[in-house]
Amino acid sequence: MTRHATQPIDGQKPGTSGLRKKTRMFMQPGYLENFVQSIFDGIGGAAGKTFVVGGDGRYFNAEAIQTILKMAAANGAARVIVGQDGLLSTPAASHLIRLNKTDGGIILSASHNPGGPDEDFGVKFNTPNGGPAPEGVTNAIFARTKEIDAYHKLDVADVDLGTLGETSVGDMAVTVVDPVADYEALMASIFDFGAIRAMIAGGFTISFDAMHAVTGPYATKIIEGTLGAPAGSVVNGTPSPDFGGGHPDPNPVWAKTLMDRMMGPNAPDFGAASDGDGDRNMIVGRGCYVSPSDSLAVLAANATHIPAYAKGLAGVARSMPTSAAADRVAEKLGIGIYETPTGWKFFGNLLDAGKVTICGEESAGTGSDHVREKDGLWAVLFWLNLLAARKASVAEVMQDHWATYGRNYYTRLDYEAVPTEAASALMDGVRDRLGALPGQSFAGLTVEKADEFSYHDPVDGSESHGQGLRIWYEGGARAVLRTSGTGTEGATIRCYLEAFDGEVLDDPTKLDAVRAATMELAGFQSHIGRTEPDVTT
Ligand code: VG1
Ligand code: CO
Repeated sequence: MTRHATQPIDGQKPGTSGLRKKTRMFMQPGYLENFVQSIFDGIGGAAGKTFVVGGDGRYFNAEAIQTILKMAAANGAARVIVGQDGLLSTPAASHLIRLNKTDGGIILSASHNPGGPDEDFGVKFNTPNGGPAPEGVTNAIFARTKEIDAYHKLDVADVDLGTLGETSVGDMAVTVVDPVADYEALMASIFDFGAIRAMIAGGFTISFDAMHAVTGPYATKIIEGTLGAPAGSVVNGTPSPDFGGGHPDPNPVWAKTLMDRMMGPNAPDFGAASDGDGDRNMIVGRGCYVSPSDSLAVLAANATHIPAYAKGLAGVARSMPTSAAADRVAEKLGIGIYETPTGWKFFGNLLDAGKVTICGEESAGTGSDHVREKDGLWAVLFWLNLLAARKASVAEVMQDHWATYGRNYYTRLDYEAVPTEAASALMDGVRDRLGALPGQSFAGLTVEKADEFSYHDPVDGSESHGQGLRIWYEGGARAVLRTSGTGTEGATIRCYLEAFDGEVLDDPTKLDAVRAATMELAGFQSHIGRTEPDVTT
């Protein structure tokens, strides 16, 4: 029997990037099955279709993939392409969806969230363009979770995902592919591997921290293999189900070992890290951390050094909370700049329509039209290619960039596991006063304007409201407040701060005033009992 009666389960609403919950919740009988069946139902059925399936290797990845394969087969899918051992980085999955012209894919990951039985798990559907499902599709999936009464699953033995090649589940074909091969070929078609190889052969040193996550095999094969970096250039390169007990989030806090090394006396020339599912990146030169917002601007400004972008960019897009550093580059280049809500799904239409070539977010995500996800290793290879082409260090590139465009000082403060009511009270308190704020002063800064960000998609005309509270202060500083859509415990408040300076390019106090003003304006102390964040990036 393949039909299993079930009942709707509350709370299966996809967030910024798919459905993310505690792993144990996903392991409850029917939880994963309900959501996967709702995906198939929400896209008009799976019969005769082809999908890509893979995940970041975290705890429950292997079991979840077996369930999805048996469900796809019972729903009549024709074929599933799956990464060997169930592994696929998010950008590699996006590429396989596009390369094989499939009907979409299911990616298993909670990205930068820790993994393990007591940590996080996630499931995301990507559409045939390779990108995360847009809100129209996720709304249809969510609607289905509220009325589902049955799911379909074959009662057969697990399929062997360790052996490359063709196999099957019931009548459905299963193709087990090398997770790295097609992705590497794509990277080789974008970048000047010869120039990077020559730079490395000339003594340029790299430390890539894969954080025990999915980019390990990719970075080892490409950086140590093809590009010839010595063994040991990739550290923490073997994926583990709990990411070595760590937090696979590539930022100065969670990648502290790498940061300390890069700021120390024997630092390599270049450091980088990636997250759980391989779509984020951190770039750090010897003694020089590159903020993700700046990285986006630098990639845009230097794109013509890269073979695939030698003819220039169609345009650049950034998420709203990302700094305006990229805007300055786009303005100088005379190309379009687009501001979207947080989450990669909003870039898809702009990329598909050819309006933009490069996109980025302040949360360490950058990517281009080569896939429809952000891509950590792509960003690393981009930096390596541009350093090879310019024969410059990371610090020299940054100094030159700020001297040309000025500097958008930037920081993000995260307040995690805040009781939901307290977080709502803080946000509502600001939202209710948006109209009254202009002209008022907080800690010595006067508000110039304030609003709540709504997005009008210029390609399909869809509207997305409630995408973050924005406050601009006199003098050009900006604060943004929003709550996270990827957390699994209470609420996470994100406070994004930015201030521009065209003259002084090294002022560590630049953001102090906007920070103090925003703490006071929003009442962090009175609502959540603290002004100190859990994580500062
Ligand atoms: C966060 C980031 C956002 C990113 C999203 C998914 O979302 O802020 O920029 O697109 O994670 O990234 P939120 O709603 O928690 O702020 V990943 O690497 O977790 O797929
Ligand atoms: Co990620």
